[in-house]
Amino acid sequence: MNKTFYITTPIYYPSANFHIGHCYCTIAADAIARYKRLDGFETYFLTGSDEHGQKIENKANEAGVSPKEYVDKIIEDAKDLWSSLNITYDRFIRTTDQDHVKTVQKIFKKLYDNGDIYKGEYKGLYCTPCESFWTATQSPDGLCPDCGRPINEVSEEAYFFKLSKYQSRLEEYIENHPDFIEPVSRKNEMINNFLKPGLEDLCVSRTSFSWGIPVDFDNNHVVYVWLDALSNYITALGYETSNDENFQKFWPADVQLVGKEIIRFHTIIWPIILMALNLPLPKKVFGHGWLVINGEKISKSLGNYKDPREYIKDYGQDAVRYFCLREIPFGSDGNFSEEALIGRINSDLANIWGNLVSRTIGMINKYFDGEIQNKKCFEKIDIPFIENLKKLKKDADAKIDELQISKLLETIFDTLRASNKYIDDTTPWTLAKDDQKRDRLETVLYNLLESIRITAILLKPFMPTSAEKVLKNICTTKNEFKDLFYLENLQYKVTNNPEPLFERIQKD
Ligand code: ME8
Repeated sequence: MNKTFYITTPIYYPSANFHIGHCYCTIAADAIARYKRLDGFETYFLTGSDEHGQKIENKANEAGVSPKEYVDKIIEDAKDLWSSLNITYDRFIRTTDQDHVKTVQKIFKKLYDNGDIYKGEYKGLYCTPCESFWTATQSPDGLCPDCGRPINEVSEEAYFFKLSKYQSRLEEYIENHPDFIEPVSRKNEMINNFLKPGLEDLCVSRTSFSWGIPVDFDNNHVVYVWLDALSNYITALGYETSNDENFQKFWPADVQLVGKEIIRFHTIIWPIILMALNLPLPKKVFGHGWLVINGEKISKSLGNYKDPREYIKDYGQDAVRYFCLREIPFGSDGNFSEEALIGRINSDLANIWGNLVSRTIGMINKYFDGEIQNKKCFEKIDIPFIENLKKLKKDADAKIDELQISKLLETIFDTLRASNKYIDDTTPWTLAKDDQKRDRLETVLYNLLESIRITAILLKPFMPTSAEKVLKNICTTKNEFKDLFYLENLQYKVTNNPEPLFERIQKD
């Protein structure tokens, strides 16, 4: 059987156009999916939109259109954004998709028939913008603990999901599966802040608004958004349909990426839904940090951001991808600023990567008319250089599995930096002056091309367009993950007029 890999992002609310925070998580998922795909895994990458709920209904009313018309426009924009970032999802699920709607109804009924969902009366505090219920203990000041806005007291007939029944099973599961919630700090937060105080049953239907999936056996009710939203990860694969091949193949998910503010939904409610459905739990839920601007989270409600396409237009798709992946250790918060973005482009992409490629190709053209092979005239300095190239793939595999994307890129850029240093140490321009040193000169340049080839293959998942450009410039057919080791006997013929990989950007 093929190795498989299933990765998901949250499905985002289309209450406004998606911003750079949404790009952040989606670029990370795309990079990991591409890595696994190139590494021979049969991969499924799911993203999408969470379209129901009162907030969207209100937004559509304000705009004077139907909720579906309202979200359709935003989804068109989102798909355009994902294509401008070269995102390779396998499915963009919308919670208004008919297959999702039908399966959510089946799931609701199944949970009801099994006695895990029951009808009751909901009295409590509700934050409309966040679509979250809170207890008086969680909100002693009457303000939403997440967004700080006032929350309202509501009371209505509602269905409830028996979270409490599964509490000890979930605690045991988390205890026995140390990789299930990451980073570890988030795991401790879940245990101490949510599980230890005890779980209250969760309201899973509403009667006070109508923009949702109808409970098909009780038409006054629509499914309350989190049950609807979380189910997307299995409905997208055809769970409970006659076409469930993907579900059989890909569930349980290998990695579910979510922002840290929704990790509690994904590590408490979601696993309990799965337990109640008698399904295996995802192997890992990873809570990543936030992009902040001037100390504040970039968010739709604050509106503190530009259209991400402006950054792409000004700096290029791969530079934006690289910045998001490299600048902030995945899991921590980090500042998003154009200044830092320009800094990364100049220091890493232009000075280190671009420079290495253009210097090396320039010298091969100058000294060997563009054509070289390995003359194997090695010296001591080559040993650590080649050893490092040999172990790069193994290092990268380990880091991708730990979701240490920034560290992985750091390792690759360390290799590129070391290659620039190798040029300075071996001084090919001096070797070129001595006819006796032709073989040594050719070997040095061969080693450099091997470094350029191997790093470019490894950079494909992160900066696909630029990596392909480099591989085209060095005209190699050994450009796949299976070719990721130092090859001894390639015949290289490089292009004689490479366009620069990245231009340095002048700050005004
Ligand atoms: O929560 N920095 O949707 P949402 C980094 N529909 N990531 C950010 C970010 C920021 N400033 N802002 C948003 C929802 N994100 C629900 C999810 S899942 C079944 C339902 C990313 O539109 C991050 O991944 O509020 C966060 O968790 C997600 O967008 C929230 O998107």
